[in-house]
Amino acid sequence: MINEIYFLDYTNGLLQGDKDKCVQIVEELLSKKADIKDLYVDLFQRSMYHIGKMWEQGQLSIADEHIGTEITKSLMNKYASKIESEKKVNKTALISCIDKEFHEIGARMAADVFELNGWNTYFLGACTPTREILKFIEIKKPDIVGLSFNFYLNVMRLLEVIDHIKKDYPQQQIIIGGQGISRDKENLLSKYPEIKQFSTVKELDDYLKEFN
Ligand code: B12
Repeated sequence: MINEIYFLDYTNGLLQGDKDKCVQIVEELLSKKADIKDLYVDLFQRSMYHIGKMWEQGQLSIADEHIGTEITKSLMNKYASKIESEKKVNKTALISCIDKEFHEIGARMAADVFELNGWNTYFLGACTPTREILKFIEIKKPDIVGLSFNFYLNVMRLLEVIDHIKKDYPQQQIIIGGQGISRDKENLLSKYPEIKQFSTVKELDDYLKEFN
Protein backbone atom coordinates (compact mmCIF):
# COMPACT_ATOMS: atom_id res chain seq x y z
CA MET A 1 0.00 0.00 0.00
CA ILE A 2 1.16 3.54 -0.73
CA ASN A 3 0.75 6.06 2.07
CA GLU A 4 -2.03 8.63 1.40
CA ILE A 5 0.38 11.57 1.72
CA TYR A 6 2.49 10.21 -1.13
CA PHE A 7 -0.63 9.70 -3.23
CA LEU A 8 -1.85 13.28 -2.68
CA ASP A 9 1.59 14.74 -3.29
CA TYR A 10 2.11 12.69 -6.44
CA THR A 11 -1.36 13.49 -7.83
CA ASN A 12 -0.72 17.15 -7.20
CA GLY A 13 2.53 16.87 -9.15
CA LEU A 14 0.70 15.15 -11.99
CA LEU A 15 -2.01 17.82 -12.07
CA GLN A 16 0.64 20.54 -12.22
CA GLY A 17 2.49 18.70 -14.99
CA ASP A 18 5.50 18.61 -12.66
CA LYS A 19 7.37 15.53 -13.87
CA ASP A 20 10.40 16.15 -11.63
CA LYS A 21 8.22 16.09 -8.55
CA CYS A 22 6.59 12.83 -9.67
CA VAL A 23 10.02 11.30 -10.35
CA GLN A 24 11.26 12.38 -6.94
CA ILE A 25 8.28 10.77 -5.17
CA VAL A 26 8.63 7.51 -7.08
CA GLU A 27 12.38 7.39 -6.37
CA GLU A 28 11.72 7.96 -2.67
CA LEU A 29 9.15 5.17 -2.62
CA LEU A 30 11.48 2.80 -4.47
CA SER A 31 14.29 3.62 -2.06
CA LYS A 32 11.90 2.49 0.68
CA LYS A 33 11.43 -0.76 -1.23
CA ALA A 34 7.91 -0.04 -2.47
CA ASP A 35 6.51 -2.85 -4.58
CA ILE A 36 6.12 -2.01 -8.27
CA LYS A 37 2.55 -3.37 -8.21
CA ASP A 38 1.70 -0.92 -5.41
CA LEU A 39 3.20 1.91 -7.46
CA TYR A 40 1.21 0.84 -10.49
CA VAL A 41 -2.16 0.44 -8.75
CA ASP A 42 -2.10 2.71 -5.69
CA LEU A 43 -0.21 5.56 -7.33
CA PHE A 44 -0.37 5.50 -11.12
CA GLN A 45 -3.78 3.90 -11.61
CA ARG A 46 -5.45 5.74 -8.75
CA SER A 47 -4.10 9.14 -9.83
CA MET A 48 -5.16 8.54 -13.45
CA TYR A 49 -8.67 7.60 -12.29
CA HIS A 50 -8.68 10.85 -10.30
CA ILE A 51 -7.64 12.78 -13.41
CA GLY A 52 -10.42 11.00 -15.35
CA LYS A 53 -13.04 12.12 -12.81
CA MET A 54 -11.84 15.72 -12.87
CA TRP A 55 -11.82 15.70 -16.65
CA GLU A 56 -15.35 14.22 -16.74
CA GLN A 57 -16.53 17.01 -14.42
CA GLY A 58 -14.95 19.68 -16.61
CA GLN A 59 -12.33 20.59 -14.01
CA LEU A 60 -9.41 19.63 -16.24
CA SER A 61 -8.59 20.26 -19.87
CA ILE A 62 -7.74 17.55 -22.38
CA ALA A 63 -4.20 18.93 -22.39
CA ASP A 64 -3.92 18.45 -18.60
CA GLU A 65 -5.09 14.85 -18.99
CA HIS A 66 -2.59 14.26 -21.82
CA ILE A 67 0.27 15.56 -19.68
CA GLY A 68 -0.79 13.21 -16.86
CA THR A 69 -0.84 10.31 -19.32
CA GLU A 70 2.60 11.11 -20.74
CA ILE A 71 4.20 11.53 -17.30
CA THR A 72 2.74 8.18 -16.21
CA LYS A 73 3.99 6.45 -19.36
CA SER A 74 7.46 7.93 -19.00
CA LEU A 75 7.68 6.82 -15.36
CA MET A 76 6.67 3.31 -16.35
CA ASN A 77 9.35 3.27 -19.04
CA LYS A 78 11.93 4.62 -16.62
CA TYR A 79 11.35 2.20 -13.75
CA ALA A 80 9.81 -1.01 -15.09
CA SER A 81 13.01 -1.98 -16.90
CA LYS A 82 14.99 -1.69 -13.65
CA ILE A 83 12.83 -4.10 -11.75
CA GLU A 84 14.31 -7.55 -11.59
CA SER A 85 11.94 -10.21 -12.78
CA GLU A 86 11.57 -13.50 -11.01
CA LYS A 87 13.07 -16.66 -12.41
CA LYS A 88 12.14 -17.13 -16.09
CA VAL A 89 9.28 -19.52 -16.65
CA ASN A 90 8.88 -21.15 -20.01
CA LYS A 91 5.59 -19.41 -20.80
CA THR A 92 4.47 -16.77 -23.25
CA ALA A 93 1.83 -14.06 -22.95
CA LEU A 94 0.38 -11.84 -25.63
CA ILE A 95 -1.16 -8.64 -24.27
CA SER A 96 -3.10 -6.27 -26.48
CA CYS A 97 -5.76 -3.61 -26.50
CA ILE A 98 -8.66 -4.57 -28.71
CA ASP A 99 -9.36 -2.69 -31.94
CA LYS A 100 -10.22 1.03 -31.44
CA GLU A 101 -9.19 0.89 -27.79
CA PHE A 102 -6.87 3.85 -27.16
CA HIS A 103 -6.35 3.31 -23.42
CA GLU A 104 -3.08 1.43 -23.25
CA ILE A 105 -1.57 2.14 -19.82
CA GLY A 106 -3.47 -0.63 -18.01
CA ALA A 107 -2.59 -3.18 -20.68
CA ARG A 108 1.05 -2.15 -20.50
CA MET A 109 0.95 -2.66 -16.71
CA ALA A 110 -0.46 -6.14 -17.26
CA ALA A 111 2.37 -6.92 -19.70
CA ASP A 112 4.93 -5.69 -17.14
CA VAL A 113 3.42 -7.91 -14.44
CA PHE A 114 3.72 -10.95 -16.71
CA GLU A 115 7.38 -9.99 -17.23
CA LEU A 116 7.90 -9.60 -13.49
CA ASN A 117 6.60 -13.13 -13.09
CA GLY A 118 9.21 -14.40 -15.53
CA TRP A 119 6.95 -14.75 -18.57
CA ASN A 120 8.10 -14.04 -22.10
CA THR A 121 5.72 -11.21 -23.03
CA TYR A 122 4.58 -9.53 -26.23
CA PHE A 123 2.77 -6.23 -25.79
CA LEU A 124 0.95 -5.04 -28.91
CA GLY A 125 -0.28 -1.70 -27.49
CA ALA A 126 -3.39 0.32 -28.38
CA CYS A 127 -5.91 -0.23 -31.17
CA THR A 128 -4.76 -3.57 -32.52
CA PRO A 129 -7.00 -4.86 -35.31
CA THR A 130 -8.55 -8.28 -34.66
CA ARG A 131 -6.87 -9.89 -37.68
CA GLU A 132 -3.44 -8.77 -36.36
CA ILE A 133 -4.12 -10.30 -32.95
CA LEU A 134 -5.14 -13.54 -34.67
CA LYS A 135 -2.00 -13.55 -36.85
CA PHE A 136 0.18 -13.02 -33.81
CA ILE A 137 -1.49 -15.90 -31.96
CA GLU A 138 -0.77 -18.14 -34.95
CA ILE A 139 2.91 -17.16 -34.95
CA LYS A 140 3.72 -17.00 -31.22
CA LYS A 141 1.29 -19.57 -29.84
CA PRO A 142 1.02 -17.82 -26.46
CA ASP A 143 -0.07 -19.66 -23.31
CA ILE A 144 -2.28 -16.70 -22.42
CA VAL A 145 -3.84 -13.93 -24.50
CA GLY A 146 -4.69 -10.87 -22.39
CA LEU A 147 -7.13 -8.35 -23.88
CA SER A 148 -7.71 -4.84 -22.60
CA PHE A 149 -11.09 -3.17 -22.98
CA ASN A 150 -11.85 0.20 -21.36
CA PHE A 151 -14.22 2.16 -23.55
CA TYR A 152 -17.60 0.51 -23.14
CA LEU A 153 -18.82 1.40 -26.64
CA ASN A 154 -16.16 -1.02 -27.92
CA VAL A 155 -18.08 -3.93 -26.41
CA MET A 156 -19.03 -5.49 -29.77
CA ARG A 157 -15.37 -5.38 -30.82
CA LEU A 158 -14.43 -7.25 -27.64
CA LEU A 159 -17.00 -9.97 -28.29
CA GLU A 160 -15.93 -10.16 -31.92
CA VAL A 161 -12.26 -10.72 -31.15
CA ILE A 162 -13.09 -13.34 -28.50
CA ASP A 163 -15.39 -15.18 -30.91
CA HIS A 164 -12.67 -15.20 -33.58
CA ILE A 165 -10.00 -16.46 -31.21
CA LYS A 166 -12.29 -19.17 -29.84
CA LYS A 167 -13.26 -20.26 -33.35
CA ASP A 168 -9.69 -20.45 -34.71
CA TYR A 169 -7.97 -21.57 -31.47
CA PRO A 170 -10.57 -23.29 -29.26
CA GLN A 171 -7.99 -24.19 -26.59
CA GLN A 172 -6.56 -20.68 -26.32
CA GLN A 173 -6.67 -19.31 -22.78
CA ILE A 174 -7.94 -15.72 -22.73
CA ILE A 175 -8.02 -13.21 -19.89
CA ILE A 176 -9.57 -9.75 -19.90
CA GLY A 177 -8.97 -6.51 -18.02
CA GLY A 178 -10.05 -2.91 -18.19
CA GLN A 179 -12.87 -0.70 -17.00
CA GLY A 180 -15.27 -1.55 -19.83
CA ILE A 181 -15.79 -4.98 -18.36
CA SER A 182 -16.97 -3.88 -14.93
CA ARG A 183 -20.28 -2.51 -16.21
CA ASP A 184 -21.98 -5.72 -17.20
CA LYS A 185 -19.71 -8.39 -15.84
CA GLU A 186 -22.24 -11.22 -15.45
CA ASN A 187 -24.00 -10.94 -18.83
CA LEU A 188 -21.17 -9.84 -21.01
CA LEU A 189 -19.17 -13.02 -20.98
CA SER A 190 -21.83 -15.52 -19.98
CA LYS A 191 -21.04 -17.43 -23.18
CA TYR A 192 -17.44 -17.88 -22.03
CA PRO A 193 -17.43 -18.63 -18.29
CA GLU A 194 -13.82 -19.85 -18.51
CA ILE A 195 -12.54 -16.34 -19.36
CA LYS A 196 -11.10 -14.66 -16.30
CA GLN A 197 -11.43 -10.94 -15.65
CA PHE A 198 -9.10 -8.72 -13.64
CA SER A 199 -9.72 -5.28 -12.13
CA THR A 200 -6.11 -4.62 -11.23
CA VAL A 201 -2.66 -6.01 -11.91
CA LYS A 202 -2.43 -7.02 -8.25
CA GLU A 203 -5.18 -9.57 -8.93
CA LEU A 204 -3.27 -10.64 -12.04
CA ASP A 205 -0.09 -11.08 -10.00
CA ASP A 206 -1.89 -13.33 -7.48
CA TYR A 207 -3.28 -15.38 -10.36
CA LEU A 208 0.13 -15.80 -12.03
CA LYS A 209 1.72 -16.89 -8.76
CA GLU A 210 -0.73 -19.83 -8.78
CA PHE A 211 -0.54 -20.49 -12.53
CA ASN A 212 1.03 -23.69 -13.76
C1 B12 B 1 -5.83 8.80 -20.25
C2 B12 B 1 -7.23 8.57 -20.75
C3 B12 B 1 -7.45 8.64 -22.13
C4 B12 B 1 -6.33 8.79 -23.15
C5 B12 B 1 -5.62 7.41 -23.28
C6 B12 B 1 -4.16 7.57 -23.67
C7 B12 B 1 -3.35 6.32 -23.58
N1 B12 B 1 -2.24 6.36 -24.31
O1 B12 B 1 -3.66 5.34 -22.90
C8 B12 B 1 -7.11 9.25 -24.42
C9 B12 B 1 -7.06 10.76 -24.52
C10 B12 B 1 -6.63 8.66 -25.76
C11 B12 B 1 -8.54 8.83 -24.08
C12 B12 B 1 -9.55 8.74 -25.00
C13 B12 B 1 -10.87 8.48 -24.68
N2 B12 B 1 -11.39 8.29 -23.46
CO1 B12 B 1 -10.31 8.10 -21.86
N3 B12 B 1 -9.52 8.12 -20.19
C14 B12 B 1 -8.28 8.27 -19.83
C15 B12 B 1 -8.18 8.19 -18.29
C16 B12 B 1 -8.12 9.62 -17.73
C17 B12 B 1 -7.02 7.38 -17.75
C18 B12 B 1 -6.86 5.97 -18.36
C19 B12 B 1 -5.77 5.24 -17.63
O2 B12 B 1 -4.65 5.20 -18.07
N4 B12 B 1 -6.09 4.74 -16.43
C20 B12 B 1 -5.09 4.09 -15.54
C21 B12 B 1 -4.97 2.59 -15.86
C22 B12 B 1 -3.80 2.00 -15.10
O3 B12 B 1 -6.17 1.98 -15.39
P1 B12 B 1 -6.92 0.84 -16.21
O4 B12 B 1 -6.88 1.13 -17.65
O5 B12 B 1 -8.23 0.62 -15.57
O6 B12 B 1 -6.00 -0.46 -15.98
C23 B12 B 1 -6.03 -1.26 -14.81
C24 B12 B 1 -7.12 -2.31 -14.81
O7 B12 B 1 -8.28 -1.97 -15.54
C25 B12 B 1 -6.47 -3.57 -15.33
N5 B12 B 1 -6.33 -3.80 -16.77
C26 B12 B 1 -6.49 -2.99 -17.82
N6 B12 B 1 -6.24 -3.64 -18.96
C27 B12 B 1 -5.90 -4.89 -18.64
C28 B12 B 1 -5.58 -6.00 -19.44
C29 B12 B 1 -5.33 -7.23 -18.83
C30 B12 B 1 -4.99 -8.41 -19.69
C31 B12 B 1 -5.37 -7.34 -17.41
C32 B12 B 1 -5.09 -8.64 -16.75
C33 B12 B 1 -5.68 -6.23 -16.61
C34 B12 B 1 -5.94 -5.03 -17.24
O8 B12 B 1 -5.17 -3.45 -14.77
C35 B12 B 1 -4.74 -2.07 -14.85
C36 B12 B 1 -3.78 -1.81 -13.70
O9 B12 B 1 -4.26 -2.26 -12.46
C37 B12 B 1 -9.52 7.45 -17.97
C38 B12 B 1 -10.00 7.63 -16.53
C39 B12 B 1 -9.98 6.32 -15.80
N7 B12 B 1 -10.91 6.10 -14.91
O10 B12 B 1 -9.12 5.46 -16.04
C40 B12 B 1 -10.44 7.93 -19.08
C41 B12 B 1 -11.59 7.02 -19.52
C42 B12 B 1 -11.14 5.57 -19.54
N8 B12 B 1 -11.85 7.51 -20.89
C43 B12 B 1 -13.10 7.56 -21.19
C44 B12 B 1 -13.61 8.02 -22.43
C45 B12 B 1 -15.13 8.15 -22.51
C46 B12 B 1 -12.76 8.32 -23.51
C47 B12 B 1 -13.17 8.79 -24.91
C48 B12 B 1 -14.45 8.20 -25.48
C49 B12 B 1 -13.23 10.33 -24.89
C50 B12 B 1 -13.69 10.96 -26.17
N9 B12 B 1 -14.92 11.48 -26.13
O11 B12 B 1 -13.01 10.94 -27.13
C51 B12 B 1 -11.94 8.38 -25.73
C52 B12 B 1 -12.08 6.91 -26.19
C53 B12 B 1 -11.05 6.49 -27.12
C54 B12 B 1 -11.12 5.01 -27.41
N10 B12 B 1 -11.78 4.63 -28.50
O12 B12 B 1 -10.57 4.21 -26.67
C55 B12 B 1 -13.98 7.02 -20.05
C56 B12 B 1 -14.41 5.58 -20.35
C57 B12 B 1 -15.80 5.23 -19.85
C58 B12 B 1 -16.10 3.79 -20.27
N11 B12 B 1 -15.73 2.81 -19.47
O13 B12 B 1 -16.63 3.59 -21.34
C59 B12 B 1 -13.00 7.21 -18.83
C60 B12 B 1 -13.25 6.22 -17.67
C61 B12 B 1 -13.13 8.68 -18.35
C62 B12 B 1 -14.45 8.96 -17.68
N12 B12 B 1 -14.46 9.09 -16.38
O14 B12 B 1 -15.46 9.10 -18.30
N13 B12 B 1 -8.67 8.60 -22.73
